[in-house]
Amino acid sequence: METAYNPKEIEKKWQKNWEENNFCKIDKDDKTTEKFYILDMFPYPSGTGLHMGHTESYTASDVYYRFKKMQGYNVLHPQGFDAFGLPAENYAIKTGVKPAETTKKNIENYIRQMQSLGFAYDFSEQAVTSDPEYYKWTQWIFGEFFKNGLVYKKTQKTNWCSSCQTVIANEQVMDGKCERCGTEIEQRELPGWFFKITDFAEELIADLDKVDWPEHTKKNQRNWIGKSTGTTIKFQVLESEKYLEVFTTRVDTIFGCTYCVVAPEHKIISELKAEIENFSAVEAYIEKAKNKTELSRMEAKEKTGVEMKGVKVVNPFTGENVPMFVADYVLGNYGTGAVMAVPAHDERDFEFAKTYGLPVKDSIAPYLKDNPREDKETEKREVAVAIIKNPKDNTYLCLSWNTTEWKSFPSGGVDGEDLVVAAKREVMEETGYRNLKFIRQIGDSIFAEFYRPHKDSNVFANFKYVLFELENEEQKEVAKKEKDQHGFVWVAEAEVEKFLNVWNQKLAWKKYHEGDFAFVEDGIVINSGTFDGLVSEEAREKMTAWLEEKGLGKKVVNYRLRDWSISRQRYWGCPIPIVYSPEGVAHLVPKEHLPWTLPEDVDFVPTGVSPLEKSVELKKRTEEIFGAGWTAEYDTMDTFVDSAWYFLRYPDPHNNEEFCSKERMEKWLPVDLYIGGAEHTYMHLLFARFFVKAMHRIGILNFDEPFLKLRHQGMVLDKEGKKMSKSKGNVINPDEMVEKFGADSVRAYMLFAAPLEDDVMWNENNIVGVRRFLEKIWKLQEKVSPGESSEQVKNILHKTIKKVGEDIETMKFNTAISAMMILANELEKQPAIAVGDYAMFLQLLAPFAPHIAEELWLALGKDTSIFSQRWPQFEENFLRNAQINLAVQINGKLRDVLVVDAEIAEEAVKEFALASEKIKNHLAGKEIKKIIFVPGKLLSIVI
Ligand code: ANZ
Repeated sequence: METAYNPKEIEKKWQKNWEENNFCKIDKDDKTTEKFYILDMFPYPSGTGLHMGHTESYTASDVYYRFKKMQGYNVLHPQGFDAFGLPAENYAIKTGVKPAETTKKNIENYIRQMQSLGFAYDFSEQAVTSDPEYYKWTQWIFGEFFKNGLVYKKTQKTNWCSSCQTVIANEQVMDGKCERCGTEIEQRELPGWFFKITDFAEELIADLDKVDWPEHTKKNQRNWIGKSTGTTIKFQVLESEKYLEVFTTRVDTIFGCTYCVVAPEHKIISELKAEIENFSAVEAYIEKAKNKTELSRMEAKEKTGVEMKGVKVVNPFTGENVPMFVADYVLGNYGTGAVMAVPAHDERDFEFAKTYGLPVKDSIAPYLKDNPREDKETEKREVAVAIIKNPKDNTYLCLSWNTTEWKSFPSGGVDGEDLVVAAKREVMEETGYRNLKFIRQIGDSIFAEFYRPHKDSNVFANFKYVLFELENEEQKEVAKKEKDQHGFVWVAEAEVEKFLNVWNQKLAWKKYHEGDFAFVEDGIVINSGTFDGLVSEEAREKMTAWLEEKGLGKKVVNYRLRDWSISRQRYWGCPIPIVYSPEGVAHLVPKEHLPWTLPEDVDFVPTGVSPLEKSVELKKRTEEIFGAGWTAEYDTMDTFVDSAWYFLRYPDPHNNEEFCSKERMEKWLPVDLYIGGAEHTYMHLLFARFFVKAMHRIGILNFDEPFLKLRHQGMVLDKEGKKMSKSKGNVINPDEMVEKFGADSVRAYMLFAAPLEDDVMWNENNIVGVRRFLEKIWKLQEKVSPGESSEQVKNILHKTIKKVGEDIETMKFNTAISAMMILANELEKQPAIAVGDYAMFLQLLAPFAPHIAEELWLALGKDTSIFSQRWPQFEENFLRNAQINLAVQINGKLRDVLVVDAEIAEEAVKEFALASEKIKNHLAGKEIKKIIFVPGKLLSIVI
């Protein structure tokens, strides 16, 4: 069957075959096989179809799924659709086509596309969030939250877009304008439903330690939740019984407090109305602040405010009377809505004080070199660092090591000096080591490399280097190569931050003294009476204890996280299962009336009221069931509610009695591996964790984290490295690529182009290379013959089996593919390939390029799918490197023969040779002029 490789033909054929043979049907109740649950982030079925980002992450999960299946696991690898959402509704407003119809059509298109890429999903087991059989359970969960006090209604200020006629989320406000239509956002007081996610703030932070997620995602989620431990302090209002309570994380700075500020919403303002001499000015200011969004208040460059004349508060530590301001840079709903202002050590206060001519008083000094306390602080940092700043672009080179003792922080800079020379000097001065191999400059950044005498020596083994701000592809390329060659470790950015702290402190202090900035770092307490000399941390403890003793303050924990507002004045979402009695009391729609369906007789054109309000059917239904005068809730839920639990449905999607049976839940959940974009860190991934925690607390779930392991894919960029977008016209359509190159080439290229978590630059010229690789494998079948392969072929084959298996497991798909490319090249050189070896190669290829693998497998005369085979096992005895005799010559004369690894590197050979007694004798006292290495043969030393 020596025809040419024709993906079009074979791909269709195998996709049909898989479908007909129920390739991805699994027995979800099977009790004998170990389970694995791999999950993709399900797509929103948009009109434009699958985009390349989906294509990449779904390919990755499909490869992993097929691999696990071949390893003998019972794998759940489901797919579904996040089908509610605004685009379908907007389309309906424009065209009148109902969202349900558009959505159905789009879903069909998505399924067609996914199948054309060979993604193995069982679409008879899908979850579609707009399907009443699905949202019945969204509503049921809402009900459970309602019964357990985890959902409540309140009226609060929200972002209102007058052109879209709806509330929008904080994330959808850009520079005070609606992200979609650019209309200036207003603040409107609207009633809405909220989930009590804040009840779980502490667990949401703490339990991140339990899951295997990318560190940066965990860090970002922690920051978003924003735990801060601080102190509340009561400042007595002068000549009054009243107290102003402030929240601060920096009580250690309190001797530098020169005024206090309250938010415009603070109730103390009206309580002190009689005492405030300029109340009308204060009131006018409050009125102006009303329309501003929280974000614009926080980010405003120029701080505004009004002094409340005639009232003062007393600093409990100093007894000083300080003025009181109302200013909108202080928010009403964070902490206590009031702050003690310390302009010397807080940037916002510093700016405000400059504008209003308020005094700036130092109470913290940095840990400086001559300060004995510095030792104490620096001991805590286990590592020593040299940081070299590139003054041209403010990038830093950070050299760190952890085998040397801490000496002192290198304060030398590169002012005016040659960067490379400076870097070299820094490292040498600080370490005392002279073995620095070289430091060189690449572009505007610098790069360091160290001589490592021997891989087991720990003197330099722990050196790490970092190149910051790699600016262009060329630099990244060089950096990668260096890393691959030398195995140096890149210091993670988080770690670097720690190193930079000390450096920053010095810069910050300098800037502070130049009068430009507040000094916001921790340091040593000064000008603070008996607290002088304490380091910030100790001072905070002691001062808080002092306040607690006097009943004037206490230690508190605050979170930035806000309760989740879920009401939307939109149509195409899940109805909130609430009805109101004629008195206006909210009641849950009982389970027997679920799903509480979305009415169809609505007007899509927005009029400022929720579309559901105009439905005659909904009104009738409500009155029929609950009685005359009862009304339904007209808002629908945020679509993030739908996606906060979809993964709980997949194990049992047709269950009409429960969202998932107990048995299936215990068997399948939680999810073992989740693959999807990092852009979901703050919303979906947080909301899903909240849902699981809330359901766990209520007793519905027996686990409290949804996704044990999470990995992100990078972005797919165009060939110039730009983000793909419709407006730029650089969007690549997966359909076209499949048509042109075949699904197997598209799949393999997506994963070969870069490590999964890195961005992929889509370059059609390069996909051709992957296509050729598949063609090469196709042609190799001509060489297949009975018999055994050579020892050399066996060696490389078994090494590849080991590598591909390990690489898929750790999701290093790109290196797995390159290992297979090397194997293919090796096989191409052989006159004949043993049939068993070729078959094993096909099995390795199968997860990546399943269609061609099935076809070639069939051509070998096999009569079952390649995926019914077990993943091949490598044999240890083929992994060992062959040994060779390597000649060592001095000035052309043979002086020694070394028995070494066939693939030994030059450095190692030199090391061995120079350590040999025979060679040492010949070299004694002589200078080596040159060393030439001929791999696999000889080392020639010239003296
Ligand atoms: C005095 C101070 C001195 C502060 C200093 C900082 C540095 P996080 O970490 O985000 O919790 N703050 C407190 N409540 C606020 C509110 N409602 N609106 C705006 N700012 C508020 O920040 C806590 C710090 O933010 C608090 O500590 C307070 O300023 C300010 F050298 O108090 B600090």
